[in-house]
Amino acid sequence: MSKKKGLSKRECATARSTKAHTVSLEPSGKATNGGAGNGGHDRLDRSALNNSNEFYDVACKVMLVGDSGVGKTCLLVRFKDGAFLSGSFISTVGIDFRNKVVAVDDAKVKLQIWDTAGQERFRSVTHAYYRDAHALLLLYDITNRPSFENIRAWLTEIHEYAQQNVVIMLLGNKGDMTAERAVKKDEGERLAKEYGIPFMETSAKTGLNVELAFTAIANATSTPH
Ligand SMILES: Nc1nc2c(ncn2[C@@H]2O[C@H](COP(=O)(O)OP(=O)(O)OP(=O)(O)O)[C@@H](O)[C@H]2O)c(=O)[nH]1
Ligand SMILES: [Mg+2]
Repeated sequence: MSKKKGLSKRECATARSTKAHTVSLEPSGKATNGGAGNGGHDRLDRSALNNSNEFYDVACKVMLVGDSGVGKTCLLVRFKDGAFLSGSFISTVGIDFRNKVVAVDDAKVKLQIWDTAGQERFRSVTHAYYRDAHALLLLYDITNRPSFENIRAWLTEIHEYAQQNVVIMLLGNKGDMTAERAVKKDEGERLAKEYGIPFMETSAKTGLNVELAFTAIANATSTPH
C-alpha cells in the first residue's frame, strides 16, 4: 500500500478565490449538532446569511473518520464549542459538518469539518465525501483495542477514496481514560510512523491537544498569505 504524506504544507486549492468571502460562526456554546446527508450544504448557506460574518482567506475541508464511538463528534464539539458531550452516546447518522475559522500566521483559515458516522451501514455515505477532503483526522479510542486495530483498514479505505495528497493525522482519543487504556501511546506513535503521518493523543473530555490537532491541520492545509 502506498503511504500518504503527513503534515507538509498543502494549499487548499478550492478556496483560493474566497478572500473576503463572508462566512458564519455560530455563537460559541450553541450546539447545532444534527442533520444528516446533503442537508449540510443548505445549513451552511443559511447560516452564512443569518449569523455574524467573519472574513477568511482560505477554506479547507477536514473529515473526521474512525470507528463508531471513538469520539469524533465529541472532538468536534470540543473544538467548536469548548464543551464536552457527556451522558448517553448519540451515534452520528449519515454525515454532518461545522465551520470554524482559525488563524494561521497572518491568514484566516476556515475549517469546514465533516463529522462522519463510524457505523458500517453509513460507510457508502462517507466514501462519497473523501474525494473533496483536504485533510483527514483519523481517530481511534485508546480504551478500545479493536478501534486501533481497524486503523489499517481505514487507511486502506482512505487510500482508495481520498485524494493522493490528502493530509492525514492519527489521533488516539479519550486520552483522559488512562486507567482503562488498551493501546499504549508508543503503539500509536509506531503505527503513525509506519505510514509517515503525525500522531497525538487527544481528549474531547479535557481538551487535551484538541486545539493543537486542528491548528496543525489548518497550518498544513493552508498557504500563508
Ligand atoms: N472519557 C472520554 N469520553 C469520550 C471522549 N470522547 C468521546 N467520549 C465518549 O464516547 C462516546 C462516543 O462519542 P462520540 O463522539 O459520539 O463518538 P463518534 O466517534 O462520533 O461515534 P459515531 O458517531 O457513531 O461514529 C460518548 O459517550 C462520549 O461521551 C473523551 O475524550 N474522553
Ligand atoms: Mg459521531
